[in-house]
Amino acid sequence: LLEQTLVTGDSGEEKLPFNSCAVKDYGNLQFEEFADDEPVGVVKNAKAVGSANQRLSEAVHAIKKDGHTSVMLGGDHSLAIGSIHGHAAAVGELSVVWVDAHADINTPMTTETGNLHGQPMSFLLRELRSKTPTLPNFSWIKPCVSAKNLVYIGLRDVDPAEHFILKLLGVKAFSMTEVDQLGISRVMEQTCDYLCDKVQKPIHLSYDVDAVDPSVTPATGTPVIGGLTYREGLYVTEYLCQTGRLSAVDMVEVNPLRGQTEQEVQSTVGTAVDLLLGCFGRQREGNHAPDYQLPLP
Ligand code: 5AB
Ligand code: MN
Ligand code: MN
Ligand code: MN
Repeated sequence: LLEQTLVTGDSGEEKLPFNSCAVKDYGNLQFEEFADDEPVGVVKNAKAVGSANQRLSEAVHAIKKDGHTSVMLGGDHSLAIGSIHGHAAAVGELSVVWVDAHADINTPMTTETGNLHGQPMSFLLRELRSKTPTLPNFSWIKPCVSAKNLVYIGLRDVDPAEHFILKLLGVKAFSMTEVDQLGISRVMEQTCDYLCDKVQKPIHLSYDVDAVDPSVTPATGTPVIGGLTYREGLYVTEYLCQTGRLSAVDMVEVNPLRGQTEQEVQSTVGTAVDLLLGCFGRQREGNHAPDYQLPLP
């Protein structure tokens, strides 16, 4: 999965189909392979994941320094480590909106699966520094996100240790229960009220496509029933776009190999594209260029 990673900033070469939003492709990252990547306790692929994220962090750092909005296409969600790290290195304090069925906040000590894509937030949170051992190729990571600047949306499959951590740190989380209770519009309003207190920080959106219901996005590694509808998932991106502070986006866990049919792959990939377009200003009501002129008869 890591090999599919592509880093893109929004200036230059291609055009998104709907308006004058330019896309600059920074290319696929080449990741090193490790023959001696033995498990550390239960944790798998530490060297490969640590090294890949170090490269990704440098790439996102460069994209932000070039003045673009960063788009990282995964790949699995362990890539949020490098993406958020590089973003924070370039701009300083960030708000993180994590849209996911899962909290991805296991530490190497609490993980039951050993999968690093279930742990990225534990390496990024300042408050968990003393709770996470340094894995091989992870020593470059400086925790750079404060728990008060993190909001989850879409949670519905959280491990007991993760639930404990969320409560311990007082992390703001809108599980699917809150989405049902409040509706997605109040969830987004409250998300932004919470994050946009005094200082207006840049927003990092880390979007796991499994946040959306598997009837819409089935081609993903860990689908969980009862997710966001297509419309709720899209509303999240439209709302964050109109804050004007969206500074980097991850679109992860899109895995065509997990689709059972061509239709499942198309639905998942098509939804991921629509979510990205929502992040960059495509409106369902339609768009037109500011200098649009009606043709005269
Ligand atoms: B994903 C689980 N909590 O730690 C774990 O898709 C699932 O990036 C993690 O959100 C899911 O392995 C990772 C059981
Ligand atoms: Mn995830
Ligand atoms: Mn997930
Ligand atoms: Mn998954």
